[in-house]
Amino acid sequence: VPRLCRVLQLTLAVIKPDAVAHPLIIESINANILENKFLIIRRKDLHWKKEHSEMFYAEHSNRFFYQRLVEFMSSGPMQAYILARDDAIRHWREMMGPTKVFRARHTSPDTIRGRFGLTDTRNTTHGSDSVESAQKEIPFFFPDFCIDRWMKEEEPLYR
Ligand code: RTP
Ligand code: MG
Repeated sequence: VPRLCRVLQLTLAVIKPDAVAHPLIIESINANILENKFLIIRRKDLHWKKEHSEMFYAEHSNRFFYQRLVEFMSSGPMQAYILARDDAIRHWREMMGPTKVFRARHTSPDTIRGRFGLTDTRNTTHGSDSVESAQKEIPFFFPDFCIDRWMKEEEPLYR
């Protein structure tokens, strides 16, 4: 029996300040999102205060890079997206490429981080790494977005 519909999964994608600062990079990432068959469900521009960064990255608070990470994430404007497609979490993580810029450049030069990443912190993008983290991260960025209501009734913004 042929499948009649694809099951959509939601993920949170964030374009970090280093990428937003560069018009050609942000344009290329946007094109990449649409080429990869994602539906853009919500999009928002934001500029974090340091407290937002600290809250979002609380699980990394004892890592050596925590201070520079939270300072960087509140250093300039960012863009956040709720993206949907089948296997959205895995596809967006694959498109981003490895976190570490050295690895990204050498093993995955065609990924977003491989092409545009500057350092392990200034590495262009963030993506939820599991269904559980997507369920926490989407409301953190989009407190008014109701996942259940969207699943039932809403149309995506762009196709
Ligand atoms: P996340 O935890 O945010 O989903 O990111 P991830 O799995 O891709 O990367 P992870 O290694 O868990 O790192 C968490 C965040 O810290 C930044 N980072 N900076 N040496 C450094 O300066 C350094 N190492 C990691 C990463 O860019 C990521 O945002
Ligand atoms: Mg991680």
